[in-house]
Amino acid sequence: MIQGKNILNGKNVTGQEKTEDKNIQKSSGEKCFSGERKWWKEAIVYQIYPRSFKDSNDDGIGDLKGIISRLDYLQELGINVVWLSPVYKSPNDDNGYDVSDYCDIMDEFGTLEDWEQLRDGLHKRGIRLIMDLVVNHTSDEHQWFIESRSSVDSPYRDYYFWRDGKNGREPNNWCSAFGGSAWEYDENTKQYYLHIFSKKQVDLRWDNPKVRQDVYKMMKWWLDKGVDGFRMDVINYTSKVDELPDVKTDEPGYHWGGEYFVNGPRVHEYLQEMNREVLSKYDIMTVGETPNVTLEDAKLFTDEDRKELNMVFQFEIMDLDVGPEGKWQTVPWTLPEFKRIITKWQKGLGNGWNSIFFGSHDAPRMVSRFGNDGIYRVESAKMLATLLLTLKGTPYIYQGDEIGMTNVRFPVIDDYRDIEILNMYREAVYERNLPVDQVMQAIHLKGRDNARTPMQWDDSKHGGFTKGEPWIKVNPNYKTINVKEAMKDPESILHYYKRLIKLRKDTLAFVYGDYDIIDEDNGDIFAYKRTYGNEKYIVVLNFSDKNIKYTLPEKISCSEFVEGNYKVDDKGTDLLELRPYEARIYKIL
Ligand code: TEU
Ligand code: CA
Repeated sequence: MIQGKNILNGKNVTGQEKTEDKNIQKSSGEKCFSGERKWWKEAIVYQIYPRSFKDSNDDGIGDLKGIISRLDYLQELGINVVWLSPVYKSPNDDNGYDVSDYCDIMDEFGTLEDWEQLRDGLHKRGIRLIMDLVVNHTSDEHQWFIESRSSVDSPYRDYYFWRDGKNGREPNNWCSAFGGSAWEYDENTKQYYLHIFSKKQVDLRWDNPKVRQDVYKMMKWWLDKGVDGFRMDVINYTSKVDELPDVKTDEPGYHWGGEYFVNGPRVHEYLQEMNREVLSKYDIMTVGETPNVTLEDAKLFTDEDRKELNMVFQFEIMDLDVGPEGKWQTVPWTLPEFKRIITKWQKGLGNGWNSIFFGSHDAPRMVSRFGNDGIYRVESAKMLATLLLTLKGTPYIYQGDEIGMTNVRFPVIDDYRDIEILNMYREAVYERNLPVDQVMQAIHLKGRDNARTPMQWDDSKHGGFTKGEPWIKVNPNYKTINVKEAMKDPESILHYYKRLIKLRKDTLAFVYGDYDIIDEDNGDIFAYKRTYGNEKYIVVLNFSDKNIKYTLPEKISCSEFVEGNYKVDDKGTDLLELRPYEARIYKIL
């Protein structure tokens, strides 16, 4: 924990300090903020996918020393928390989300000493570090699984789900998220083991208290090394219905068994136990990655009185363009649908807290998916950044989005690395005989490698990421889209992010203020208010490539233009002439 200077609000604060906001006079009906300020509510998080961030030893793979070489860049950006995707020992079947030793560093990424240097380098710059906790499953190369599979009598047998086959088939009809059955047969002990993800990612049986105690012990080991919290991988999948029943269906084949493990029967019991035994003993931040979570579930996970997690990642925006056949089927979305989801979560979490994100290592690049990565790449990337950094909740910036990195369109499957992409391609082309160009188009739109091409630092070979051969090719647009170019251009997306981050840090209304949508049914404009005591801001975003004349229902003639992605010269009038993807922030006087 960082004692003394609180990195988030510049005052000397230790722990949580009750803050009566002196600026807000009590008056009839005006909201007065008198809650506790929390550093994790005021955090601005930057996600690093270490394999693709910066390579220091030219083996073509990003590493901890590479990140250390870029700490000043992160400090100048202004972010105050780093979420580091997994760096633990791993065979990299799923790029580190398959952990073989939770208490050591992956060979390709460096050593524990390198990690300690990274931690100290971040803390010295007033940046907290949260680690990625991947405990729904371990690698099949983890010692626990090696023991477990060695014998049916192993003391670790019950750390995982082992079952006999049924009539020569798998124990049930569940499929893996990465294709095929969710069961793998083990010749040695003649039983199947469960893997919701790849067959090298073996699901832990959280019903076993020994599993939970070993996880809590490992968490404390990291927290005692100064980690400031955790992002918890698919943490809402950890409680399975122990009978592991078939999905009830007449359809043959494999079916996703999510109804038997998403937000499972004991998940809240487990998290309240984890909070009691571990989380509550430290000044830390926790965010659960909870695919398929509903608003009602999220209220249970994040209600402060329930003492589970601080916040969760919900995927309703990420799933907005997903068709009935799943993520590879892309369907059109409308801005009113997008706004209804945002508004539902902004208004509906009650005593909980939102995370805000539009990209990650699992998603297409946000400017390609929700903006325009062609002629309006810069304007739309800035517009999306304005949304990301003025909503109520903790914002998460994914590496490279701050310079408007885009999706990549590798011509052949051999250029791709992600197990999810490769398994889907094999199943689609070789088992279902789908046309290659149709499958490649789906990968171009939704493949996770869109976000995993190396960070583009400059216009030198491989974008300055490595002097070796990169583990995955750099997006060919690195010659014009890179940090060095962006640093030189005061109108770049990068400098706009810096200004917005500073504005958010200086304006508690964007952190704690009430959110109210304006003109929700408008098909092109996303406008909303943020109100914090007597401070009121209005954000207006043109989500279209059209010039739009727009009069806000709220009079803004008496307002101050605060920030935007175009030069504004129609100040003070209520009729706004918005240009393509224009974003404006007004302070109502
Ligand atoms: O993701 C969980 C998850 O649901 C995603 O894998 C999602 O199904 C997929 O990315 C949609 O395209 C977490 C990690 O973020 C992801 O990188 C891992 O692959 C997964 O868990 C297994 O650990
Ligand atoms: Ca390296």
